[in-house]
Amino acid sequence: MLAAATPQEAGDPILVDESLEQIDPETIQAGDIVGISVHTGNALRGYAVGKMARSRGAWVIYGGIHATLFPEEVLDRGQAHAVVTGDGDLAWGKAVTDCLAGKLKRIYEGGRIEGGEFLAARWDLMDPEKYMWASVQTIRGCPKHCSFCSVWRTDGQKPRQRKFQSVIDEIVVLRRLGFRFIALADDSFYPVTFTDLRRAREQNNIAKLEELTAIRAERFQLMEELAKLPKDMVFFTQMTMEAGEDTAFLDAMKKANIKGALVGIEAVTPEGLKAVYKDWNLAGDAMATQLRTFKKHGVHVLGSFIFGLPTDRPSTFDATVEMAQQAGITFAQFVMMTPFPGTVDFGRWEKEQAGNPTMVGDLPITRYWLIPSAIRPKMFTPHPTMSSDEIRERTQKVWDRFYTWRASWKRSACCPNLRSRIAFMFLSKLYRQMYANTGISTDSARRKKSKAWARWTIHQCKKLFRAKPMPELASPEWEEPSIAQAAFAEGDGAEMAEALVVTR
Ligand code: B12
Ligand code: SF4
Repeated sequence: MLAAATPQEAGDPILVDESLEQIDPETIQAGDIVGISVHTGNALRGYAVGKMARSRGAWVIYGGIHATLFPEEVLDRGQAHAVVTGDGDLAWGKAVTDCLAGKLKRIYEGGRIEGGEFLAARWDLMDPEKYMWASVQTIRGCPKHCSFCSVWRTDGQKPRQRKFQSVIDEIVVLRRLGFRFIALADDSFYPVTFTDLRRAREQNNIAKLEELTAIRAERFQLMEELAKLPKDMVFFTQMTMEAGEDTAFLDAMKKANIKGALVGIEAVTPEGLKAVYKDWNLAGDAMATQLRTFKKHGVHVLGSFIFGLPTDRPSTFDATVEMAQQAGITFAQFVMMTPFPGTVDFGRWEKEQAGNPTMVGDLPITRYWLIPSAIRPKMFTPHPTMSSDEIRERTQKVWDRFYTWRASWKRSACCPNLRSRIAFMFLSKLYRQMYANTGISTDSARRKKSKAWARWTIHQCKKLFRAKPMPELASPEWEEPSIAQAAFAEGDGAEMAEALVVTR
């Protein structure tokens, strides 16, 4: 997306994805502009790259969620020349233009741009062979305020929905390149609930009601258009459990080939849900019924659970697996409570620590992302009744129990044929492998073996995920061309930023 926002006079950016391979310092020359994207988990590595780039004479500009939350830290520890906070779709272009003119400022506030201004990514600059699937964001922001999540603080609580034409055009470009699996990387694909509509009606807030109805209608429009794309395309997304109330929405998802959704279940008890400000989630039998509705309407659930909440007890772990099984969810992830900056939980913890902070070396534990990984504690906030090791061991057992060969084979019965069932088994094992070791102290031999296994499985899965490119696939004809379409028509994605300026 930032490549699409790069002004033409800077040329085509070179993209480096360090989750695949480390940057080669030799590729950086004096006078280059290096943009670095950091979230909390990779901030320390990002700072090392920034320092290296600066020492080679490059201009260093940071952005991303962590830079948004800690601009001063980035300037200091990452030796940044400049930092962009908030959305980079417009601000990055401004920073690059200023840099070329020798007028780079310290901080650029990107803020929260409107949905109609989101840019389509320059997929043409990426090597499609290196990825199993692509990701496209259709909406930013989330109206909820879960205590462990920073999205509502950084992206805001007002859903900012991208024009559906622009989303479809970007997906068409992806299918042309051979991507058939696409993650709709949204915070919540279901931004308007029945409760939201009812409240607006009860308050006689006509403007709000109209706004919500329009957002909802555009969701349906998007799904209608997704349904017209080649039939081999598969989408998955993220949404709240409330979508289980709305069978028309689930049916539209099925028709649109949105085959699965990550649903934040978090906790299975009312106390646990209250602890994370998510007591609008159903609990107990109602929760299981709500989740089963997804499957009944053709949408598979990847249930996400958190362990280590203050209300958790040893019995919570078994109760969680049982709920996951009872609710018929297809995949599950069990993550450990982590206080991410920008969240309510982090704020509370930072306040508690303020008087007498726990130190690791010369750093307070509340700046854990700056602690080198070799000495970084695996859990940061003490639990009232269980030790960190106990929580980690119990979490690991839950992963093991949910992903036994037998249980996975049973769940694979949702697949239409043997080939897909085998693919399902691979995926289950891969998912478990990739995520389950979070925070678990494994010896290096075991880690090496599991990485080799994961690599082999990814190689097998890639064959199933990718499709033959369809360079001839046409974009739908829109009455008004979308921003992405206007820019692609010019034949050069770099002009997309220009097109955007013209449109505005
Ligand atoms: C999709 C997603 C994933 C997908 C990613 C798939 C993919 N390959 O793209 C998956 C499922 C793999 C994933 C995994 C994880 N994720 Co995630 N993920 C998201 C999600 C929902 C959307 C990210 C996205 O695509 N955004 C769209 C892009 C365009 O937005 P953006 O990255 O913010 O970039 C904009 C600006 O920040 C800025 N910008 C960004 N970089 C730069 C750089 C420069 C130079 C400039 C100028 C501007 C700039 O401009 C961009 C355009 O406006 C976000 C929530 C969110 N709203 O951001 C969480 C989120 C980023 N994830 C989060 C977390 C915690 C994780 C995991 C650690 C979870 C886990 N326990 O394993 C892992 C880490 C994976 C890893 N190794 O990095 C947290 C991060 C919190 C934090 N403070 O760091 C978030 C914010 C969710 C949350 N609830 O709090 N994630
Ligand atoms: S966890 Fe999900 S529902 Fe809760 S605030 Fe974050 S994005 Fe919204």
